[in-house]
Amino acid sequence: MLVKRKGITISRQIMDDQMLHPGATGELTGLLNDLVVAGKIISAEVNMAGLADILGQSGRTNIQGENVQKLDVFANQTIKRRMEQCGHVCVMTSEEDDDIIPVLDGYEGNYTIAFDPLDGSTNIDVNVSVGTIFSIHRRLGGTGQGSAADLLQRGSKQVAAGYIIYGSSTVMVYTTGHGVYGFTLDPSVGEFFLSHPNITIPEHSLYYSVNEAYANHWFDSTRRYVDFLKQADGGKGPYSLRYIGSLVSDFHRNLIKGGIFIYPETDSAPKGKLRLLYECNPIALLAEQAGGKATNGKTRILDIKPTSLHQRTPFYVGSKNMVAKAEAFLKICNT
Ligand code: FDP
Repeated sequence: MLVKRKGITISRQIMDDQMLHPGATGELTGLLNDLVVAGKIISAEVNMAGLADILGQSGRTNIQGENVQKLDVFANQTIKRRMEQCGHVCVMTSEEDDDIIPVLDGYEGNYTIAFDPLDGSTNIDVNVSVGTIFSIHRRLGGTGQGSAADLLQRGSKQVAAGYIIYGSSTVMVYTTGHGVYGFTLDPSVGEFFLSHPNITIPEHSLYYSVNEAYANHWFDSTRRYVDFLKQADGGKGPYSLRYIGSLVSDFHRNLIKGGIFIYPETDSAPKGKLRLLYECNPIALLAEQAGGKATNGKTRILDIKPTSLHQRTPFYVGSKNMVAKAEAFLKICNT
């Protein structure tokens, strides 16, 4: 395996990944490179948000009298435009669109992409980090336009997944199944450089992330696990709560520092809130590739067979030992 040094460009890394797959055609490389371009465009727009008065409702006009869009609409269009004509995708699904999204005729490729163009978007107008999440599968077979079936594959079949976080800096974190790498955008030259080689998530940590406002609506098992985190845990605890309310930001922090992120089922939302295809699956693959764990409490996230594009799932992800402990609580209390 090639030794990665901080400072290599993301396109170099993507090409190195391709070399790990003898016989690769370069299609995935092309797709990922187009995603990188989309990330740069969205990053520029997010950074200009306050200045350009782009916040607010679609259809508003900015100070130049131009029609402006909400950032999540902008991000969605940007990714769709890059992907529909990159020549490597046969069908897409987005958090923003009800149905599958076709690609341009004549540009159909061998991959599918599911994405959340701007996750955490309720935080945009308060300068909290938001992010683009993506999940890529190889199509089931055939040629031409893809179908929903091509998208409804298990997370374990992902060939690549990642996110781009727009924060104090813009960082792209991705995996093609050979570890997790983070690249930071240098806006002065418009290039992502390797800043986080071979990320591993600490097996244990003292952080947990969950929206405790819903505690009265959780199942007993979740409540008992979170209560446990507030106890001493044999001298390890009490744990500290860190919840931003933006999945990419919360997960990114836990990936680097360790911790568990929980978005559980509640009595009114028995499937939780987060979406399997373009939130939980890609984050779960990153977690596992970094040595962590992801479950819905009963089943490994990556083993769930999706049945619909926007299906939701409870989500427990992060440091291996912490997620295992959560699972143990859920099993005991659910029996
Ligand atoms: P948002 O609604 O702001 O887009 O899935 C969407 C998401 O944010 C996640 O990013 C975040 O973790 C979660 O919802 C926050 O939900 P709560 O406000 O219910 O805690």
